[in-house]
Amino acid sequence: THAFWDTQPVPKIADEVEQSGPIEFKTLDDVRKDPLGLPGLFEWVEIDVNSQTELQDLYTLLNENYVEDDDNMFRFDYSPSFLKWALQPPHYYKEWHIGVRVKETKKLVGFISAIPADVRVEDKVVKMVEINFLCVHKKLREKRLAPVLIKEITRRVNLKDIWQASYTAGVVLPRPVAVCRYWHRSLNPKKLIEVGFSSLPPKMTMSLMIKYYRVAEQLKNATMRKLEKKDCESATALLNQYLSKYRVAPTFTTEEFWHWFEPRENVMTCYVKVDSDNKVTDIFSYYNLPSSIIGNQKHKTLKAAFSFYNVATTTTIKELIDDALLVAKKEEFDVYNCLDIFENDKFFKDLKFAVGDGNLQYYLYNYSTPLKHSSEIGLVLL
Ligand code: MYA
Ligand code: JJ1
Repeated sequence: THAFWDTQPVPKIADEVEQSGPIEFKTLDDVRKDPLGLPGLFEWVEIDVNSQTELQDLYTLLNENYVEDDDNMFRFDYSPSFLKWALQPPHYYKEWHIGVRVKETKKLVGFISAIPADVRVEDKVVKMVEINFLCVHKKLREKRLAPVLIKEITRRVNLKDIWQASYTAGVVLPRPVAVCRYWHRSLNPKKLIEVGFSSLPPKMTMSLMIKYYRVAEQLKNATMRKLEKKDCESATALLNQYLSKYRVAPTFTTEEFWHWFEPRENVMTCYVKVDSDNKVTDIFSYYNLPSSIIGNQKHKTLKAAFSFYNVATTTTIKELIDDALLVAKKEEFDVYNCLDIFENDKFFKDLKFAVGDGNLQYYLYNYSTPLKHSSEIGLVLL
């Protein structure tokens, strides 16, 4: 049983969902106007990510306390510039960057965020938020602080007349919309083995391994180049058209598209191919999310690229991602990570991906819809 989740508008694990739609209907009159109560030692704060010191506080909380793999060998290390980007898309609210500080010392010990997004579920576009970066300091775990953070962000989102959310997590809660897997493409096999991210299979030697994972030197799509502002209208149309194939997928305005895809050093890489009329025909993109390597003397950071949104129309998805691997290798990534959403399973085998040991569960808050296969998901959260 789930003392908290059983009180929330989400399907029970055993529910057989038939219809798509909201679970409960509320109005602004039903929403508390004052913040939830916190244990006396703590206070609510808004984290201003435009302030270098507050952004640094958030960075440190997450760097020391955010998501780890099952064996506690790696911990996500979102950079300050990544966090600023992730939290400030068009029409963001600073009230949705919620921190909890210790009153006496002002130490930041908790965080949760929401950003606005339009997500289509089956045939309906739903005005939602995406929830991310829920974190409670390791020393304050299992004291039921997470439900307070979740209820407070729900209240602040409801105050803007929004009643649905999407989120992902490594853990199973009531009730996943889809269960997805991570796949990994080694780019720096020697380092991955040294840090325990992968192991040398029996009868494999290091030099054979290095040769096996060598990437091409020339792009398959020779004209691919970085996304530029002038590509936006066309690229947005191409992406929205492509996303219409999936049962759960966002829709992007041109403004949102530019925010999420504009190339940003050490944050976002996006390449496009255009035709003779300068219409974008193909896109690949990935974000830069390193992990701290816990307790390794030689290597402190694992550089990982995470596949974002890709569209292939004049090439195959396989050749497109092969080009992404080449660019990621040039940018000195150690590994390229990818979920089994979209049509991604089409290229895993040919491009030498191996399945990971981590799952990613997709969730909707206050919206029920039948369980989806991972390949029906067209949404990527950071
Ligand atoms: S997923 C990333 C989450 N962060 C981490 O994994 C970082 C490392 N871990 C921690 O910081 C803590 O362990 C956290 C839990 C904070 C995760 N999502 O306070 P507790 C439930 C939702 O005693 P703690 C992301 O960011 C758990 O089942 N619920 O536990 C998306 C139990 O409830 P119940 C979770 O370990 C977040 C209760 O919390 C999660 O100290 C989406 C225990 O609380 C989880 N990842 O803290 C949030 N983990 O008894 C939901 C545990 O019922 C958003 N729990 O089983 C919902 C939509 C809101 C907006 C709606 C708007 C309309
Ligand atoms: O990265 C992950 N697993 C790796 C490392 C495993 C280390 C030991 N536990 C892995 N490696 C083996 C594959 C290898 C790849 C190169 C070639 C040879 C084979 O499996 C996993 C994903 O698989 N990552 C995590 O578990 C991190 C947490 C994932 C949940 C994220 C939740 C975020 C929520 C935000 O909204």
